[in-house]
Amino acid sequence: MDEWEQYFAENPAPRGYDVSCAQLEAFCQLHVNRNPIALVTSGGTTVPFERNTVRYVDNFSAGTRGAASTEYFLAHGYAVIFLHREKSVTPFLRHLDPRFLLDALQEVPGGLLQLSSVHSSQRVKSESRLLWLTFQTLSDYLWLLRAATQCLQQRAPKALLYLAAAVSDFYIPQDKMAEHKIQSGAGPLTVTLHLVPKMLSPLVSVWGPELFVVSFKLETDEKKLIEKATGSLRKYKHDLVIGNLLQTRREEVTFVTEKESSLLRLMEHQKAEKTEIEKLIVEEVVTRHRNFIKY
Ligand code: PAZ
Repeated sequence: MDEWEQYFAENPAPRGYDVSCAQLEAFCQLHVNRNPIALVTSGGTTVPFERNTVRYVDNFSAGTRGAASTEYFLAHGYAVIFLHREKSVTPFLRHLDPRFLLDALQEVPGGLLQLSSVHSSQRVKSESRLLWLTFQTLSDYLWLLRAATQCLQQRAPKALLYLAAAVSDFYIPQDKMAEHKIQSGAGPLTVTLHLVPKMLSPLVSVWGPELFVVSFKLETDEKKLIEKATGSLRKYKHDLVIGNLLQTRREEVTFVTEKESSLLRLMEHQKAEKTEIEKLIVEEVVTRHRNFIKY
């Protein structure tokens, strides 16, 4: 058994998994001959310490990139499966400032409150082209990622995968995980995190070999970024790696393919106009995906 198969054998599917699979199936069937389909992954995965989880390891990702990109894909006519971390940033709602939320609500018959039409029109129009799926832990994420990839491969094999989630490289295997809350009475805690099998490998070669796969590579050391992005592309043989640095990810990214590597950077006037880098990233990805669909 491969390491990744072992991982799925040892880590149970998330609650509601069958319902998510049915939703994926219905969504893909509905859109396959109508709209291009994109799977956007977004936000960070958690790694629990205990099975009855009180504590977990998390990462920095708020899900801004995935949520913003989803809006731009919808604007380009895509149907989007938005696989995101619970309570992370979400498309459209991210524009609402909680301090002014009450201004965006209007009363409707029955004493209920709903978003006023100004705020909801774009959302409502896009709603039928948007499927929301959530994860919390690394394991939830991997189960749903595999299900979505396999469903797209079967129903819409030219679909786009846009993997912007920040996925943990480390985890605690089920048989090493405490059942109940770890007690501090036992003294300082030493935890060994094990390596997660590299899932891009089966994703590209087994689950979705015909899909257009775009992954993101995050680094903090500028000197390592291109080398690591190129290494990932050579190893997994997918279509595009978008490299970004933690410190500058809102202003610039580098597109790395087998043939070239090109910098995409917001210009001064775009920054002044508050253009989001995701708008430029999605424009470029859509162009490449359209070319891919033609052949
Ligand atoms: O979620 P966010 O907008 O704060 O950050 C986006 C990002 C940096 C997580 C994303 O662009 C990315 O690089 N994802 C892949 C991370 C990785 O190398 O696993």
